[in-house]
Amino acid sequence: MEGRRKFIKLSVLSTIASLPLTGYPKTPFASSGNAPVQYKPQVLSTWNHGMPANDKAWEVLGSGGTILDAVEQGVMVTENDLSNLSVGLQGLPDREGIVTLDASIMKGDGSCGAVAFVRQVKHPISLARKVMEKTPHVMIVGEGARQFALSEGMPMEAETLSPNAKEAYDRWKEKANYQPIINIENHDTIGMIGLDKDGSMAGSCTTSGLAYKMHGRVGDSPIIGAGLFVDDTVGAATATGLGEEVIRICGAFLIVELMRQGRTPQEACEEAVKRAVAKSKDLENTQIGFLAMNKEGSFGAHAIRPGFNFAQHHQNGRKLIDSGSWFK
Ligand code: SD4
Repeated sequence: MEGRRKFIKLSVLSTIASLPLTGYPKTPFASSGNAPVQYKPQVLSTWNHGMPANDKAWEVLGSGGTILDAVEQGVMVTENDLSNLSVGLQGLPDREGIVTLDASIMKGDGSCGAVAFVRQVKHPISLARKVMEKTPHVMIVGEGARQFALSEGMPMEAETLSPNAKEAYDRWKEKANYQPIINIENHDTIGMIGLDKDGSMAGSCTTSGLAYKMHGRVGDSPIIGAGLFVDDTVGAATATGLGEEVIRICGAFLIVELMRQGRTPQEACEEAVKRAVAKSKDLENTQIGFLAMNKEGSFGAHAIRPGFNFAQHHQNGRKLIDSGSWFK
C-alpha cells in the first residue's frame, strides 16, 4: 500500500508539464503579521492560469453576473485552455490512458455540487453546478455523471488524448522509474474563490487530477471541505496539490473554521499547512497550496514548498502573487 501511494506521488510529481510563462506582474506575498489588506469585490485563483480565469470572472461580475456565475465561467477558461495539462479534457490521463475529471462548486449559503471520475464532459464545473441546482444530491460520479451530462445536453468530446497529453503519456509508459520534481510550479488544478460587492461568496475547483493516477482515483478537488469550502458568514478556501494529503486534514473546511475562530486567512492557511506537514506520510515528495479569503476581503495563501502562486483581481488591479511556504 505504502509503495503504491509513493508510486502515485512520484509519478505525478515527475510528469506535470509547464504552462508558458507570461508577462504578468509578480509580487512577493506579505505574510502574516502585516496589516491586513482588504478588497471587496475580489476574485482569487490558484496558479498562473488564474490570471485569464480571473479576468473572465471579473468581466462576468462587471456585466451583472452573480458571484456563482463568475466562479463558474472563470474556471471554464482554464477547462478550455488546450495548453493546460492539469485541467479539462486536454489534461494528462490516468495509468490506463483515460482522462477523468473532478470538479466542485459552492455558494456561501452552503449550496454545493460536485462531480468526480467523469469522462468526456467538456465543462465538469458546469456539470457540478447542475448537480447543485437540478438534483437533490451533492456529488455524482463516473458513468452516472456522464449520463447526467448527456441528459442535460452538455458539450461532450470524444475520448482522444490531446497531442500534448498523448506525447507525455507515451513517454511515461516507456519508463518504470520516475524522478520526482518536487517544486511544482504554475501548472495545477484551478481553485477560484470570489466575493462580490454585497458580501456574497462562491468558489469553484476543477482538475484532471493527478497524472497517471490509478483508474478510479478521486482527489480533493471535488470533495466539499477538502478542495473547496465556502461559507459567506466567514470566508472561503481552496486547495491545490496532492489531494490525498488535503483530504486527510479536510483542508478547505479546516481553513474556514480557523477563520471562524478568529484567524486571518493567512494564519489559517499557515496552520493548515502545518497540520498537513504533521500528517504527511512522505513530506519530501509532497506539495500542497492553500488559498483563502474572508468575508471582509482579506486574503492569504501558504504552501508546503516554494513555487505556489495565485492570481488576484480587484478594483485596483490584477496581479500574480507568490505564496510563502513551510520549506523555505
Ligand atoms: C488532486 N489536488 O487531484 C488535485 C490535483 C492537483 O497537483 O492539484 N494536483 O489531487
